[in-house]
Amino acid sequence: MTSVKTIAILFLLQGLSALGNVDETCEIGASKDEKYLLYTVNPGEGFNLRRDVYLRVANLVRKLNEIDNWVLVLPPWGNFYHWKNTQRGKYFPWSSFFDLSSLNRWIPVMELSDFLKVKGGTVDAAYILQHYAEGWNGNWEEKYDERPCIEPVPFTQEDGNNQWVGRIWGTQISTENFSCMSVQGHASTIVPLVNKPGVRSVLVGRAETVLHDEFGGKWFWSARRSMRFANHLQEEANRFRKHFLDSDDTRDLTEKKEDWRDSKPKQDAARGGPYVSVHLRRRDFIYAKGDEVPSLSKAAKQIEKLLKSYSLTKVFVATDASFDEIEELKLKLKEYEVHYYSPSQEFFNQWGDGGVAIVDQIICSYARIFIGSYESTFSFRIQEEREILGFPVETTFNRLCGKKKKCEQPAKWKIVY
Ligand SMILES: Nc1nc2c(ncn2[C@@H]2O[C@H](COP(=O)(O)OP(=O)(O)O)[C@@H](O)[C@H]2O)c(=O)[nH]1
Ligand SMILES: [Mg+2]
Repeated sequence: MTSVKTIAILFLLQGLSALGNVDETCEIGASKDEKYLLYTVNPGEGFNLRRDVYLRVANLVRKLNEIDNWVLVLPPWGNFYHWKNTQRGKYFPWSSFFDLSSLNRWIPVMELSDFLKVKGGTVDAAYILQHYAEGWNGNWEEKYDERPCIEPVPFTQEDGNNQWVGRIWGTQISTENFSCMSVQGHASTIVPLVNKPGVRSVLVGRAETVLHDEFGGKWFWSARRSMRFANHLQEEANRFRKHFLDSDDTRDLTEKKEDWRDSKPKQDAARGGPYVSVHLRRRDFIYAKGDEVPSLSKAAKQIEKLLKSYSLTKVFVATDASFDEIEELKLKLKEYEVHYYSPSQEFFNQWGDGGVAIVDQIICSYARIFIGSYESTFSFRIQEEREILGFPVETTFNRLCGKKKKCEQPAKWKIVY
């Protein structure tokens, strides 16, 4: 009896492995047995918080891939409140700003346009995440539940039709399975929501609702390190550094390995170019952050102090200030060389406000000393970049002080490998 059973099992196993082989040969050149995760972020959020949400979702995909074969579909960038000079309705693929092969070394990713080509605009399920209407009542537990939608959602259902249709990224996305999900927890809290039998493509809306699995930990930094900028932007920034700021990777001790996974500079080894870099956030911050934002005179004084203490004469200013404000600041620093990046028409037509913002961020990242703006995610992304390059923390985690007497400096989020 036992031997019959054993033989049966052996046959079964052989059958399975034969099937496995058939599967493998089928896979060559054809579409793999992949599942797709799409996500959106609150349309009111800026470029740099969205970059942070990518890290949360990337690590959700890392977790999903412990169970199955998930690919993250990258939502194109566009329609931002701050991108005043970029045509509304124009969307940029990720390759405009980031290096896709670097991203792919952490998790499998693909552009939305490629997903649409293969799969069309239909997903098996779409969920819009939201918090619990009643709050968390001091009782923190990780959970999610289907609930009535709290805010207007981008999906509508036509009468007599079980299809939900949404317009996202200027594209029509439809699904038969739509709901709002109240969630409290981390990215991996929603693994069971996404990874359901028979569901091969899922859109998770308002992904900023979930927290990082481990903010500032190893996975966080791996995902962050995989977010290398696109070569054309890195090169544009390098040309500017060389031409105006006497800065290049050899002299600055900021050389990186081709593959970010091999690139682990010694802490404090980066020297940086001979200039002070400043991220001076203006516009909506003047109202939103009040006394934490300095006047131009006060900003100029703080910049001058850094120039003196580092014995430097050049300053690079990244800012969303108006032209008049930049001129005013230059006047206040007239004993120094003040530089800011102004793109050619050709560059701007191709890469828009997003491209300019990243070139600004890269140039700030390579300075001997950086000072940013209070609680600006734009400044935070520069700080992370400097951690990746291996700068001493005291040259990175600095902020401009406003009118307030107490001026707390930014938390030092050191890189972890
Ligand atoms: N080019 C450039 N754009 C900036 C600068 N500061 C702010 N911006 C623009 O304003 C937006 C600010 O929004 P966000 O990314 O959310 O950063 P935050 O609001 O400072 O936390 C950026 O995405 C840019 O479009 C800057 O120094 N240079
Ligand atoms: Mg913002």
